[in-house]
Amino acid sequence: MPHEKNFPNLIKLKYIHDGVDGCLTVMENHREIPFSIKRVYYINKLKNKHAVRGMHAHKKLKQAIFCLQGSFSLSIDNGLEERRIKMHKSHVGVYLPPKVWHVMRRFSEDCVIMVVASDFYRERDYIRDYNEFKKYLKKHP
Ligand code: T46
Repeated sequence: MPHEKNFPNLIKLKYIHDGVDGCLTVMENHREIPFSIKRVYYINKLKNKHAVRGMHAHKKLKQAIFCLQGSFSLSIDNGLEERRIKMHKSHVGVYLPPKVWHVMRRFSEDCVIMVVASDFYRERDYIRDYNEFKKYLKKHP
């Protein structure tokens, strides 16, 4: 598939159970995370069950997304195929390469999402219109 390289992969993080004292989970640049992290952001207080987030693709930005608590549904679309992933394990994330349309929905109320990104926030890196996304893929396969 020509866009297979744009298909997100699961990232399984190493975690260390300290028995009753909790669990420690680790991610490192160019190890579990396939890029250098420049920015981290998180999303919480998802009180509206019908909230829909994302609905965009990035031109260059690489990201990895994790559900640290609760659950949500992640849809990923590389222009040829769409997949849905239930995000509910804090040690299992998804690598979001550039040029992947992604949508987050069906958040549990206690959901906490953390995203690590390869670059600073730049609105011009976003493609927020699906038809524009399809055109961009044709121009930049
Ligand atoms: C993504 C998904 C997974 C900033 O000012 N700085 C930032 O670093 C970010 C991420 C956002 N913002 C502003 C831009 C908007 O005014 O925060 C507002 C909400 O952002 P947005 O509507 O893009 O949020 P989501 O949840 O739809 O998307 C976010 C990321 O923006 C996006 O890169 O891939 O999470």
